[in-house]
Amino acid sequence: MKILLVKPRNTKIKITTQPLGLMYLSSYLKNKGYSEVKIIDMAFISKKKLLEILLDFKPDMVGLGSIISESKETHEIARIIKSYLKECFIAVGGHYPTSLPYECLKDKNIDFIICGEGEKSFFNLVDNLSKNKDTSSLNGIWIRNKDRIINNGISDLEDIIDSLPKPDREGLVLKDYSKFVPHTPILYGLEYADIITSRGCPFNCVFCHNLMGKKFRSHSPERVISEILDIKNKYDINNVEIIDDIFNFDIDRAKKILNMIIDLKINVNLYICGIRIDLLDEETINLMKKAGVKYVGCGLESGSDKLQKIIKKNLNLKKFKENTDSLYKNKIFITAGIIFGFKEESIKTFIETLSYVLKLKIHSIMTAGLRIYPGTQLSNNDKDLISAKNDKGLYTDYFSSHMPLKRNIKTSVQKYLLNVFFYINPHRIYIIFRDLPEKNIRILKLLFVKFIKRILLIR
Ligand code: B12
Ligand code: SF4
Repeated sequence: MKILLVKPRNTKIKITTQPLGLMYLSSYLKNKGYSEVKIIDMAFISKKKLLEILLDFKPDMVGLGSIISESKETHEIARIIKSYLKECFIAVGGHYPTSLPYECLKDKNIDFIICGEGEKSFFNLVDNLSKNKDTSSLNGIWIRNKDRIINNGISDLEDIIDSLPKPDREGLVLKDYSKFVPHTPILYGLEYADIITSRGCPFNCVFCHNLMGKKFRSHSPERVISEILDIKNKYDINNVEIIDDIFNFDIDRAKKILNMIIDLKINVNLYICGIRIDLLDEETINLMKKAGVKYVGCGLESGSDKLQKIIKKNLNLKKFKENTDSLYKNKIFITAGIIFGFKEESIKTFIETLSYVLKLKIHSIMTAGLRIYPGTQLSNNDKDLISAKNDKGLYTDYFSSHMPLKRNIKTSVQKYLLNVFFYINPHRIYIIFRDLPEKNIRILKLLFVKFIKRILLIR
């Protein structure tokens, strides 16, 4: 069976990372004997080129992996494929079908959706299809039977994730991703590889969609080191972006990984995107510095203790401040994400956030207006905010992910004020330049443009 895995892209959003989900699926299938698997990332090619590839490769199955903001492109690609290759099966997996299964499977061009973690379920689907076996009751696989949708629940989670083969990095040219702005903007223009060292998050933030479940499941330190060594030795790449939800949830594991990097003298630059700052300690921060951590990205969301409780982030703000001070002392570049637009936000909570953030010794902030995603706790309470159907009423058009569904002047003013007070500060500008791991023209230009856009209110 020939399988083509396609990553649809929302062309309105310029940020792109390597499609790790598809890379995991590809290696899993290859490991099980399905050798004819190809990955295509729509970030690099046009729909016309995709069609050429389709007609040349003639897949029996196309698997699309998408998040909600890519739903429109997902349906468009499914339409193109079905109109040229009628016999080809189309399956969609990822956060989009997992949070909006009925919406997604309503589209008659899509034969299957896979809810939850994809490796095992997708393999079962492919295997059953290739052996002409029944596919109507496979765990995690939903299908349409005439006009009825058969709901087969969420895929069982893989307990020991070291049993999953390393993501297939052969199928893509990793270095080409340096053309795009990555998850970590200060990596822009540099060659880097993405890695995920753990899955799942035990916390309960009301705005977060957690496909990987509530249980923290991690790769062993040995497996993480082996992936980092592959990235360095096989692909000659020295920058590794870790995109876990919480890299440091198991602090002993995090320390062991950092210690191994130090002991084995692996010269690598680490950019950690998902970390809970309040769960760090002094010893780990010192190890981070020694192991080559250049950047941490974290969610702060709010500087108000009251809101922290309401949104169930429950960050310990005192610890957050102490640990960011310590990261700053170690010259590790820190970015914190802040969300405005929660219903409970008041002038008081806004002022608390403003004064808290201005006291932090951090380099950058990313302010966003709340968007309520289906499948999150917030969406269960606020039904009127979740229906963002397009004019055809078929699928959700979450094209501009930073904008709140209901345009909200209060949120925009709050974002603006925080950005102005935060960035118009000579010391901030000094530390940004001082602690930028790479000071190349592309990154400086990007930061400058972002700065001007924020100050001039252009998003
Ligand atoms: C990397 C990342 C990004 C990257 C790339 C996103 C993209 N285009 O896919 C960047 C930085 C660009 C990004 C931006 C955004 N992101 Co983001 N991002 C992530 C992050 C941190 C990791 C994704 C990842 O690689 N995971 C690791 C792999 C192994 O898992 P996976 O991709 O989920 O794949 C597994 C399954 O989903 C499934 N699967 C996936 N594809 C397929 C395909 C098939 C055929 C099958 C069978 C199975 C399958 O099997 C895979 C293996 O088990 C997740 C958080 C998370 N924990 O997943 C958020 C997350 C995906 N992002 C999210 C959001 C909201 C956004 C933004 C809208 C945020 C914003 N306000 O701007 C933007 C939108 C950007 C866009 N292009 O449209 C949400 C999505 C919610 C949703 N329901 O859609 C998440 C889940 C964060 C959260 N917890 O709420 N993001
Ligand atoms: S926002 Fe972060 S800490 Fe909160 S539930 Fe999601 S992954 Fe966990």
